[in-house]
Amino acid sequence: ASPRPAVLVARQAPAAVLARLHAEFDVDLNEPDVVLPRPELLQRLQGKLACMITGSERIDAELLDACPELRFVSTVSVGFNHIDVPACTARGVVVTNTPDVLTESTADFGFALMMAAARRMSEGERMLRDGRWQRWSWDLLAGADVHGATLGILGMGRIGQAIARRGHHGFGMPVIYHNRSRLDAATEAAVGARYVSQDELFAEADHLILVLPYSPAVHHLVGAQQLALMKPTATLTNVARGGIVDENALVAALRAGRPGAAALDVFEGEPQVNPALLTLPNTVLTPHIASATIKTRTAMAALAVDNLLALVSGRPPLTALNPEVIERQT
Ligand code: 8YV
Repeated sequence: ASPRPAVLVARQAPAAVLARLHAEFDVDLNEPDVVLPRPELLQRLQGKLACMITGSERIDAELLDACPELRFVSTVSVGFNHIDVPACTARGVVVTNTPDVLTESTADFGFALMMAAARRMSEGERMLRDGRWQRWSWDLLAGADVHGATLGILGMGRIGQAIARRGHHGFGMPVIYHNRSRLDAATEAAVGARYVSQDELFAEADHLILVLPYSPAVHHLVGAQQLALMKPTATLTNVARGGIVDENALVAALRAGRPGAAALDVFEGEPQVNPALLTLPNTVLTPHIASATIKTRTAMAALAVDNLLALVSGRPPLTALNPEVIERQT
């Protein structure tokens, strides 16, 4: 019998989900909570047909050339900026991601972060925990309303639309958005969103949420110029990727009071966080957990496994980023 294909599972996933991988693959499972340093990642990938990774593992041409047996890359994330997909395609490596299953949880969290920034929840909690709460006063931590305010969304994909629906249907918010391409009229009506230019979006939004995919083309898209367009009462929320925002420009803008507050789940150098962000009172900061519910993380891992099981049995994967690789082979 031919030996079973080998897979490297770079980060832990629920045991019940991984059990289905064990049925088809020889599984090399990394220790819990260890991000493999690059040389070790390359070494552990030797002889592997497949790998299951997260945003912490970078797959580029150099790695692919050093691991010629690698054929399938399954990332437990919707974002794929850590993977050089064209390099994979050129070498016949199939790449899959985990869209859809995390849309609603990520939208919930983006909306919650935005509300926390608008209503100054983190500031209030820090004050209370530090013993600095002395008395009620009419303007104690008075913030900006969310209901009825204008919600701005940059990037109107699945998650952007889910956030728009929350604002439109749940909070009576006029919703404006900017995106590479405009939605069709029926979708715009369903999510209650109006298309505007990028400058109008920054100038008119009371609460602006970034949910666009990262690519070098959008590196530091949000810089001093855009931030200066924002209202002093506005909030900026990022649940996309840290590199979209010029963090130094954001720190300067927050110090100058425009926008009024920022809520960030993603950072340029995460897990390192710009120390200036930590000292500003008007920031809400969370450690890249927008998709982190037990149900969603389990569904993400299950989809990543399903993709690998499909690939190894010659069936089309559910969510391939470069399906042309498979079409070419059949
Ligand atoms: C992941 C994410 O937790 O899906 C994404 O793109 O950013 C998060 O849901 C992270 O990338 C780990 O893979």
